Amino acid sequence: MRIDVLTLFPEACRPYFETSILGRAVRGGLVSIHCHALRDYSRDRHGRVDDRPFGGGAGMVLMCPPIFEAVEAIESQDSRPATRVLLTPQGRRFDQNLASELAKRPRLLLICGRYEGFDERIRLGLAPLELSIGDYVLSGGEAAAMVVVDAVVRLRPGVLGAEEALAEESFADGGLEYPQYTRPRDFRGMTVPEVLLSGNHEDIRRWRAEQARRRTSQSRPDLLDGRSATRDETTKGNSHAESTD
Ligand code: 9D3
Repeated sequence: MRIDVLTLFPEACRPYFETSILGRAVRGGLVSIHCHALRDYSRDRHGRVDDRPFGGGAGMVLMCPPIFEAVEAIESQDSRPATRVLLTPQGRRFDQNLASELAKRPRLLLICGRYEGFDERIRLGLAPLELSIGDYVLSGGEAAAMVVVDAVVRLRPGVLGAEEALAEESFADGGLEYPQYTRPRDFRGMTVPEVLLSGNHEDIRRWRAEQARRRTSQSRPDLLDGRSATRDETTKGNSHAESTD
């Protein structure tokens, strides 16, 4: 898989793609990621890629020529067709299902905005998939592009180990994770639940399943859609405090 990111700040994106699981996938040749500076496609000597909006108003708008020329130049670097993705606050909400869909594509081209937005003809002419990562205001699309790339690359075959991939699937199934503990057994008076030290794997499995259900019902009831929460869990209020017994 090849991923291209078109941005005003390629230097902000690159280090993320070199780190941890993503970096390992890139070094292992499972994915190639290229960050491109939109300014390189500016037509004037000042490197301008934005201009004032027709009709007036605050802020600046990313203009068509640099974006179209960049998209054409980048797409011609590889024969596989690119799925074009425009990152904007008004896009479709990115989620795990969409990550799975994008992970099947041979090529992605992510376009990050800054300023007040894109000239509308970028949407008309490039017909990109328009994505948002959630209802909060970012300063630009770069952080969102990193989120999308991260979520997609993890789903490519070979990127995660077998055990990690299995755990991943159980999240895709819907719930949150059960509480986990490691040494020491007693940290400042907070102890590890006895069942985890019991060696009884059937008891441990049941305890974890129950804890995961409780947590999901408490903090993300929306994920349980259909499966019902108990009355007790829904009326307790979410303190996020967990007893250690
Ligand atoms: C009037 C100006 N803004 C309204 C609040 C519009 C605006 C334009 C551009 C607000 C933020 C941005 C920059 N954000 C993104 O480019 C962005 C984003 C986001 O802000 N939240 C969630 N997902 C995304 S994807 C790209």
